[in-house]
Amino acid sequence: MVSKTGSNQQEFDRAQKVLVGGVNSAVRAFRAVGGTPRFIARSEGAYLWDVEGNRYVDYLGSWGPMIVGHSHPLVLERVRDAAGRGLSYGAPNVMETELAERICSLFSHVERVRFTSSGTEAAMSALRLARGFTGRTKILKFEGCYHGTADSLLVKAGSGALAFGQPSSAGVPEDLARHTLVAQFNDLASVKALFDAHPGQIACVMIEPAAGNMNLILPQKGFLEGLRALCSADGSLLIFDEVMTGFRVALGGMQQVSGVVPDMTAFGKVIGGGMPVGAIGGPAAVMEMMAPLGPVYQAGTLSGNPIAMAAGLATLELISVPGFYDPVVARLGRLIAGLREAAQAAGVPFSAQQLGTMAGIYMMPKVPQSFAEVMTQDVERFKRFYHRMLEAGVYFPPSPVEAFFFSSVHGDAEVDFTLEQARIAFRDL
Ligand code: KE4
Repeated sequence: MVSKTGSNQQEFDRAQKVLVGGVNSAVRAFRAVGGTPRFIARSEGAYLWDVEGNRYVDYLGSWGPMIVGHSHPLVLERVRDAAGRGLSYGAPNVMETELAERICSLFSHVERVRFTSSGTEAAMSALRLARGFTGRTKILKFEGCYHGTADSLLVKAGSGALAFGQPSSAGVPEDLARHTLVAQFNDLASVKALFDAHPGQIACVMIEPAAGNMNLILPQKGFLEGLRALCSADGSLLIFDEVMTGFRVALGGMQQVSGVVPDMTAFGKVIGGGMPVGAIGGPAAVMEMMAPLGPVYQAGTLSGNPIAMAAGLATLELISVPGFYDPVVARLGRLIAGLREAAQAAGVPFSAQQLGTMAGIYMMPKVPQSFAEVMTQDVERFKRFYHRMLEAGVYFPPSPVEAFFFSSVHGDAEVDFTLEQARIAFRDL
């Protein structure tokens, strides 16, 4: 049982005495928006409740996983059922096979899967696999893209690393960081220049095919296709990090939306339904370089954990129902249009866009197309908007460089409430 709690501030003061920054993931500490993080007591449907009993319409969705909302009855039922058969075996169980079969059926290039316990592990393992498969050392990523916290990837990264002004983390040896080449999202010339400078040396290009960690930035027409061609020509592996976009932008992720097929994909978030899961997927020829079949080592005590598999399977079952996405996307579209109208009525320079069931809001007149552009938004105005909405009971991700997330249980009532509060929040912003 949770011990008796105090106010959010009291719990934050207490937490900071034993947890670094009072949190277990940096971006939760509200450093990008200021103020006191909300300590969540429970969640259900489209809502969170903090320890003071305040209710919020939740657009964080645990940073993406909660696409069918919190505490979905079917997900809880399957988790309870699995828990009754044991919490962890450290040995194969059939649900791992079932979830891997689902993923293989949805992603044409995926013939083999390896589950991990986080998106970080998935991206890190995909990177090691690419280096092991190609025998090459260099990797290429994009400024503002975030792939979790593996050393080689914490170079000009997005998400909290960007929000806190440390896109290239301390503690990553220069000897390692120099093998991470950095290009600009939507700038194919910056990618080609690096391939020209390092021919036959780049093991992989890792990208969020739609960026969600420098806020939502969509790939311009031809950009992903261009990456595909450059990688194929150079023998470099194209890795889509779909930890966030997978199952969010469509059931088949950005590869379904764009038609561009990568050589490997990193998954996470939605496939765990709120439980700790990541995964790598790719062709057998590449994946079978991984232990126990090949020389690239990879392992994890809780990888394929039965409770996590049960939550993931239940979530995928729910989102695979024909017609699941259309109403969710349409309702999110109404929210986006309403936010634009509210800002315009208040004369606030604002823009917003959606991609499937995820979206971005920007305190700038035009939707940004690049890292450089998104960094010109009015952060102080975002902070004011953020806290006005939070006080009004609407919980967006606590950062101007994060996408936000909708769910199948955000109904018209939640959209109407959010728009009502936004009309007030935009006034004299
Ligand atoms: P995790 O290790 O946090 O499960 O996944 C890392 C990761 C990898 N790739 C992409 C595209 C991601 O978005 C993420 C994690 N996303 C952040 C939110 N922008 C997680 C939130 C947090 O760090 O607490």
